[in-house]
Amino acid sequence: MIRSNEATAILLAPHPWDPAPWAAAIRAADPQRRLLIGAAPDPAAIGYALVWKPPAGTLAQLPRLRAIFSLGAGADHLLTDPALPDVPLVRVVNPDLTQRMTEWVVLQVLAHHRQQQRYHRQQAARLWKELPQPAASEVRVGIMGMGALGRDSAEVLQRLGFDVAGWSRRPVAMAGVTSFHSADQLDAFLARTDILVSLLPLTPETRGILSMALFNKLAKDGKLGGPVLINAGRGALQVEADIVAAIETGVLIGASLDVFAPEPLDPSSPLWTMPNVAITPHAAAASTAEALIPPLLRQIADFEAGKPLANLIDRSARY
Ligand code: NDP
Ligand code: OXD
Repeated sequence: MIRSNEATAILLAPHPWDPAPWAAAIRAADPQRRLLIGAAPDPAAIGYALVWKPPAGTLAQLPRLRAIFSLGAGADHLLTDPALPDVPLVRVVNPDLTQRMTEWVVLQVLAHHRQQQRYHRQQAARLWKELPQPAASEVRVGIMGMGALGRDSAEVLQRLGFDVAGWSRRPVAMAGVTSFHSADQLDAFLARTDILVSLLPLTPETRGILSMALFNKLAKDGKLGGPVLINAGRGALQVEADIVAAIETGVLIGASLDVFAPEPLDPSSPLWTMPNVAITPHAAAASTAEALIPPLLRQIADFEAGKPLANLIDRSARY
């Protein structure tokens, strides 16, 4: 139950995104709520901060802040703020965002499975040549990170007929999906994986995990002729030079990368032009104000009515 002396205004700081659609969605969903945008003139009025990548230290200036809402699924970029206030930190778990990610993952898996880049090259050369076509059931997809996003991709890929496994910190039970968990089972998971999909959060444990040492442990006997890497988690999960070397030496036969460290990907990176490498500009699953704001404001209303906040970041696990 909200008490009269509690701060209830919203600070909107979706930097570097355009605040306009977010502000419009907030005003439409809760016209009575006071909304402050960017550098707030009245910090003590702010109870809730809706943010993407605010400059470090911004949130520490809000003395009556009650909760921080990341406008995306990840919150790694907020956790790096040494002055991040010790209030609940909420992230996005939303069917619209999940659906967008699943679309991107399925698109990339199918593009590698059906050799789409080779067909594009053949088309450019006016070459009429059918390529080998293994069944989906003969292709082993391994998803690292079986959270809200990984589980949905796993379900759809499994329905398409792929042989799907997942790897997470703790066991995840899903019909038709083989579950591996913890560092102990990572090698067994990799050894049965032809297409590796990374949907991990960035934490001290996962930073740099997508390295040559890991690629060398992927299955070498698969129907695609070699393993493929797909990463939409975070750029700092991957060692970029190792991906380039792995493609050059055939350790990987292809990759689809949506995230980089740093972003944007440097124009001089060899990844831009490597065969069977697809690059997208951190666009796998966009956060949209229309989809995210109404449930987020309902969460705030429930919180003010005394209900607990959902989708909290566990600060000790860092995701
Ligand atoms: P969740 O927190 O729901 O899931 C994270 C998963 O990763 C869980 O299964 C978790 O295991 C697993 N995990 C975490 N640490 C480890 C570890 N050390 N070893 C093994 N498994 C681990 O996150 P979401 O699914 O919602 O999102 C995942 C990430 O996707 C986000 O953090 C973000 O970085 C990225 N993302 C990228 C977008 C883009 O457009 N490119 C858009 C949205 C998100 P457990 O189940 O045991 O907890
Ligand atoms: C997110 C992202 O974490 O878009 O939601 O990267």
